[in-house]
Amino acid sequence: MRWYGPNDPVSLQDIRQAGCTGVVTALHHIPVGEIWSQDEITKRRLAIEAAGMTWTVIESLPVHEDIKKQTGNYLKYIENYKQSLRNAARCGLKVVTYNFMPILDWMRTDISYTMPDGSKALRFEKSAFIAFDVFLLKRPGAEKDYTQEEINKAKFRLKSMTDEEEEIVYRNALLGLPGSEERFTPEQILAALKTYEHIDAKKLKQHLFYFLQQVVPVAEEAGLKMAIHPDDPPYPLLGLPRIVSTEKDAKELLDAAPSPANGLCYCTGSYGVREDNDLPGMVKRLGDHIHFIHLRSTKRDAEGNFFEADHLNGDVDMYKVVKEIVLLMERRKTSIPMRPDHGHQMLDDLKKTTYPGYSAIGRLRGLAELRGLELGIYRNMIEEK
Ligand code: DNO
Repeated sequence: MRWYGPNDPVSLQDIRQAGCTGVVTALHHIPVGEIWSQDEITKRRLAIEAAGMTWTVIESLPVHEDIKKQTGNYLKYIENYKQSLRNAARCGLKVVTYNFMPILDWMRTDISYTMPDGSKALRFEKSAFIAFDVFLLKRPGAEKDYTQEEINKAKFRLKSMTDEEEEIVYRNALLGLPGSEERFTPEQILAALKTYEHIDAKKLKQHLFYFLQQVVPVAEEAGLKMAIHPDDPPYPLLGLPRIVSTEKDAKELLDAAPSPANGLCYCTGSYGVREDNDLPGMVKRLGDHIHFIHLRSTKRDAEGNFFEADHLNGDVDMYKVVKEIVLLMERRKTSIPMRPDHGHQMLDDLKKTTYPGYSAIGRLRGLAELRGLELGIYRNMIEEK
């Protein structure tokens, strides 16, 4: 499971009781771009080991915005990144998750969407998002990104919102990076968006490839695997390009810096929002480069909305996906680290404040279901041999 560090209301003990043998985590207190020292990494590792678990996967070692834009001190930040990689490897870490989404990480309009059983899920509602973009944030030129029909729907949606609902959509859309409690102010986000004005998908890809060509050889030499997390949701937002949304994108970035160290975080929750992503096929075709796995399922509708479903429901055919993963691990003779991604807020957790998507009980439910599915598939395969 993911652990957000000492400030996480879900403790290491809770995670251990969920049956986990390891956690994935990050040094969230170190500002983006600064070097992770061996001392800081070791301190965290020892805390995890004292709780009876291991730490081999970093999620995430964030990439500084200057690297994504190739502005300011980006060369220094790349050198710092390389140093953090060397330090992480010296401390026994094996996999480094990161993403290349400009400014924002994941985006939802509702972090408390009530499911029929009373649990709460994360949801992306297209009209609410467009209402935020065009009418609340008032991003210059935003209306050009939508059809007139979409804008009309968003206007209608905005009218239906109470002041409180409007405030909630606004707040959710401006949530900062996962693991931080900071939110962007509208001024900050508008200023940040302006700095991407001249960066389209092609340019952002060039910047990603350059970054990979710099850091992948260092990771390879140090014995680390890099794992890029896809865009969530997997399409452009707020006029920002998104370049890790499809199998083609993944293939291109792997080809840009060929190495066993250049790999993917295969997140079914993110890739799975697009109907054109063939999830089991991606495991078959890209499997050699999958170094970390997030298992989660979303349910989309014709309007472009989606919510996070139970792990074994939704649009992801989890049986087929896990079967391909089991076959892949057999073929590669290795065990690929994986975790249940997100979970519904449910039972006692409904009274608690946790990081959105990361309450304990919903993730425990997901983990238990996925673990059972994996065991069933695995045993069946052995018995059929
Ligand atoms: C969301 C997570 C992502 C992920 C980063 C990796 O819950 O899956 O925030 O950790 O994108 O860099």
